[in-house]
Order: sequence, then C-alpha cells, then structure tokens
Amino acid sequence: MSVTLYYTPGTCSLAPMVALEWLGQTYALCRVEKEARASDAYARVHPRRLVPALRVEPERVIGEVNAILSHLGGLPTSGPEGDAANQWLSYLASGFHAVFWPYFRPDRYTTEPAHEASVKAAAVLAIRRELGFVNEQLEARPFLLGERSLLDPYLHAMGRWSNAIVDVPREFPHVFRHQKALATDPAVRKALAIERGDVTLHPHVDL
Ligand SMILES: N[C@@H](CCC(=O)N[C@@H](CS)C(=O)NCC(=O)O)C(=O)O
Repeated sequence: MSVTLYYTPGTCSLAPMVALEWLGQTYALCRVEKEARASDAYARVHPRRLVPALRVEPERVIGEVNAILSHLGGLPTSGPEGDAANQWLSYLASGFHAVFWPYFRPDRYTTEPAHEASVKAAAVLAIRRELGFVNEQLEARPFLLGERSLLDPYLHAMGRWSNAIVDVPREFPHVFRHQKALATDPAVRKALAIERGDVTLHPHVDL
C-alpha cells in the first residue's frame, strides 16, 4: 500500500516530502490548507491539527516530523552516527523549530495584544541564536551529519523561513551554502514545484 502525506505548502511538511522522493517511495498527497487543518476531518487525521502527517495504513497515521523521518528509515540508528542523528532530530524539532513559533504566532505567546511586537522581537533574537549555532556546525561539514541525510531537508524546510527575517547570506554563510545545496537538489525542486501546484506527479487524495 502506498502511504499518504498530508502537507501544507511552506511548512515543515517539505521535509518528509523530500525524504519520500529521495527514498524513491510511492506515495499519495493530501494538500491541507489552513481552513482544512481546522476541520473535524483533519482532526481525525492529526488530533493536534498540524502538518505533516503520514498515513501508513488505513487506520494508522504518524504525526511529528521526527517520527515520520524515523519511520521512513534512511537515518543512522546506532553507534555515534545514530546518536548524532537522534540529537539533530530532537534539536531540529524542539530547538530550531520552536524559535519560529513566537515569530509567526506571537498571539499564542502573550495574552496582551500590545506585547506581540515584543514577543516577535525576542523571537528574532532566538532565531539568530539558533542560526548561529547551526552555522557553526556547518562550518566544518557540508551537511548536518557530514554526508547528506534526511536531516538536511528538515533543516531546509524550516531554514527557508529565515530568509525573510534575517540576512542569511551575510550573517550565516554556512547555512546559506547548505540552503543553496538543497535548493538545487532535484527532489527538493520537485517538492517545491508540488507545493506551488506547478506539477501533479503523485495521486492527490481528498481529506
Ligand atoms: N512538532 C511538530 C510540529 C508541527 C508543526 O508545528 N507544524 C506546523 C507547520 S510547520 C503547523 O502545522 N502549524 C499549524 C498551526 O500551528 O496551526 C512536528 O514535528 O510535526
């Protein structure tokens, strides 16, 4: 049975889409825009109404990018490499991703609308801090694990949000180099074309 990826353009669901492409898996897609994410139908797919979600069996759906990437396989799972991969997976989800939430949704981080600008300003500081950390890590290696792995599209899916917030090429040149390497990858280009709706290369299913 082919799996179904629930995705929203511009979000971290780009990571499992590229992973599916790299792994050469057969898959179907379900595009879930903001309104659809709020629906009861989507709550039955992902109770937290987030993307991505991966339906792997009629009655079994996996949420959380980490869990989806781990399910798909392809990342090291044991020894020092496995430890490094797990460390990056956790960091990307709870460290890197987390600093963008208050930037995009400051309303969720204060009960005072007047404080939202301050929440956003603090988020920019945190985004710079995490980009600085990733930039340092990428100084000595082209990809997060040294060799290309499924962690790279995960970083790329979120790192692309930074370009509208900070001057990535000037401030974080190693992150920028990583972005350029991913942006020219055929699978990433294909996934971005799917996000834009330019191509229909996989069966699309309704919610
Ligand atoms: N920890 C979750 C985070 C998922 C997440 O925050 N997804 C965002 C898109 S990148 C989303 O669905 N946002 C919609 C919302 O917050 O309402 C994961 O790894 O899947």
